[in-house]
Amino acid sequence: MENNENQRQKAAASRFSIVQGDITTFAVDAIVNAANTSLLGGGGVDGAIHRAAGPELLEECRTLGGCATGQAKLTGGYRLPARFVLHTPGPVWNGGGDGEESLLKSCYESCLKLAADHGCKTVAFPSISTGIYGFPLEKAAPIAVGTILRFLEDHQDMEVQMVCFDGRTRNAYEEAFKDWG
Ligand code: AR6
Repeated sequence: MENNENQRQKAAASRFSIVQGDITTFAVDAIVNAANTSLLGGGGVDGAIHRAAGPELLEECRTLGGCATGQAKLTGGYRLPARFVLHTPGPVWNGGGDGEESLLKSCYESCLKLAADHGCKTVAFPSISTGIYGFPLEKAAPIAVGTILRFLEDHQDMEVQMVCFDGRTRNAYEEAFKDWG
């Protein structure tokens, strides 16, 4: 039994990677957008995704009626190389006493479930909430890595990439991945 569990963990880890780059260039089934609850665009990775996808993305987003923090909604990818965009509003960091950690975990879980429901095999995430929303990177990275790996253990046909925009972010995720298991 223990061997089986180890094998599942190893197999999950082999389908997870941490890369540095611009998520708008990734040709995967779905990229994740660190959005806000209006789903009507903003700065950071949200702005970059809307610019690269073109105005049709905003048109579709207008029909969605927003999204609660920790949940996710799916749209097409339009001019992006990705087929779908999974929009998830992360929590704004407010010191940690407002459920920020469980809301962040819920962002990753909601996106992965939505991706699986739409038959996506490859998903790329940005570092949700650690930019404009101020979630400390060292706290966010282990939550993201642990949640993704646990999901991959039960979804052996899926692969996930963590797309880090800068070296500091990449280091934090690599540290969290090293500490896992
Ligand atoms: N590819 C990958 N990662 C990126 C890219 C990119 N092209 N651009 C930025 N990042 P942020 P948040 C990284 O601020 O903290 C928006 O206004 C960035 O370096 O984009 O969840 C929304 O509308 C950081 O590591 O998202 C919301 O109002 C990470 O993406 C608010 O910002 C997340 O930073 C959401 O804030």
